[in-house]
Amino acid sequence: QEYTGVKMEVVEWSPTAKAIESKVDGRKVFLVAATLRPETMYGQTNCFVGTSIKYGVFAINDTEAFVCTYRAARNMTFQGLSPERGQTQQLLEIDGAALVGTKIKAPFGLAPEVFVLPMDNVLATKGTGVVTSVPSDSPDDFATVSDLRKKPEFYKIDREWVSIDPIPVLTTPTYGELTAPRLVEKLKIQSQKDVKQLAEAKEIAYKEGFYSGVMLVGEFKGLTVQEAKPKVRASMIEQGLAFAYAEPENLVISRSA
Ligand code: ZZB
Repeated sequence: QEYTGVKMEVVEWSPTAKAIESKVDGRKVFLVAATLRPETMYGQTNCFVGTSIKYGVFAINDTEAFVCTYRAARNMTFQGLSPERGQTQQLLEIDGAALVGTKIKAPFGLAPEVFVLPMDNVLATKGTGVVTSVPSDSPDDFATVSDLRKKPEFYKIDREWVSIDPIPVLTTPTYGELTAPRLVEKLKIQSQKDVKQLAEAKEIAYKEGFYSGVMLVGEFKGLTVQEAKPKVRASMIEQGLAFAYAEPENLVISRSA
């Protein structure tokens, strides 16, 4: 699976993550989100972590450190993203819950600064364990942001962290400018817990966006999504805001014997 690793630079740590600041030797720290949809980065409204997932802060070189799962950091060491091949350099470990409320930059985002928020369905075993959120085009993100807005106290977040509305990025003939909210409504999805319908909505949103989407914003406005996708990705990488991150196929290891 070939992802784009999006570098979301920390602007201000949450009080619960503040201690990191003094332990990174002056490095810039980035939460790194793995995405398959670089063309939607204009519409980022926040970023998600899993509250019970353990993250590490990994030195990538003398000036930068990445926040992601150990698993992802180890994969990165085989892709030229560490001082030494196969060797992670973990500066410290932190719970996802402690990262919530951290303010970060959203590369290419029309909302340039966003907050880290909790999501139930973040998989520790996929990507970097950090997910950038685009509620206009990702049904999972829209459903989760809606949950958070309904019950900020329950999710232990500040209302202000979830105040950015979905931002139109591309348009499709069937669903218009806000594909994900339309699909969530159409499939009667109530919350992030409706995982089955969300999987179906994701499938539809991917296909519709990729085959029929036209960019509404950004450098490649007016191009089809198919044309824009690699161009947005290349532009982000060229500007040092992202990098290629590949993941080995999931191996199913038999536990017999
Ligand atoms: C931004 C984005 C915008 C995404 C969109 C999707 C969509 P997939 O499709 O299942 O292979 N993701 C990445 N890592 C994780 C994780 N650890 N746990 C849960 N979700 C994760 O997964 C790839 C997509 O799932 C990624 O692309 C990321 O969200 C999320 F408009 O990044 B995406 C219709 C989807 N639209």
